[in-house]
Amino acid sequence: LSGQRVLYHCRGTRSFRALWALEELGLDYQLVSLAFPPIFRDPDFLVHNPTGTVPLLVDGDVRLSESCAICDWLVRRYATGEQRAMAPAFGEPDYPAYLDALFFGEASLSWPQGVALLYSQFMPPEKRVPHVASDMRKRTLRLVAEVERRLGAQDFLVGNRFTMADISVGYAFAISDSIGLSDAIPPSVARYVARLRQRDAYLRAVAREQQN
Ligand SMILES: N[C@@H](CCC(=O)N[C@@H](CS)C(=O)NCC(=O)O)C(=O)O
Repeated sequence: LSGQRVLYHCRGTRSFRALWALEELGLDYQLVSLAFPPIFRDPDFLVHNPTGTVPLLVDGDVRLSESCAICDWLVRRYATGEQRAMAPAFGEPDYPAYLDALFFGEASLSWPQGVALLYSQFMPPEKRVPHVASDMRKRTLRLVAEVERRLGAQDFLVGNRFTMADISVGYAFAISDSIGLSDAIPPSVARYVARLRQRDAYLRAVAREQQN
């Protein structure tokens, strides 16, 4: 069975969201770890995903390459019993907040951090642009304040229960750590991130990526 579900992954990247979601659902999968960035260091991967980006989930005939879409897909396709609460259904009162947070984690909260990382660390020194990195950090902090507002006194972002929106938003704080923002995260958000990182499935995902 696991041969039919393959996650192409790079350690320490957004594909961790997909890995974490697979573990939350207790699904079987084959993990293919690639050197980063695959486009230069694992070019055979381009046969599977011509953009060269991870994650790529090949799930039978289904092929998905957006980390947050993979999280939502896995719940809707495979969740049983209480696991279904991890993705509110269209028509449920929590659905709009869920959908918005699922997209927010990647489309708003992650990209400025990715740019900051690129222009402060990944680029060769002559291509680094400190003011871009600093602007992107400031932008990120406004978005983190929005996470604080949405959390309020809740343990999780949506409906006071764990959902895939928590994987979307929670993962983004791994990038915050890499760009030196950890100390600027408000206490309630820091507690939220710590709560997510204590989950069994999160810890299993960390262990699994370290094996490969
Ligand atoms: N929006 C996509 C972003 C995918 C993406 O850009 N992944 C990065 C890793 S964090 C990547 O593979 N970069 C390699 C490259 O751009 O060559 C997602 O959330 O999955």
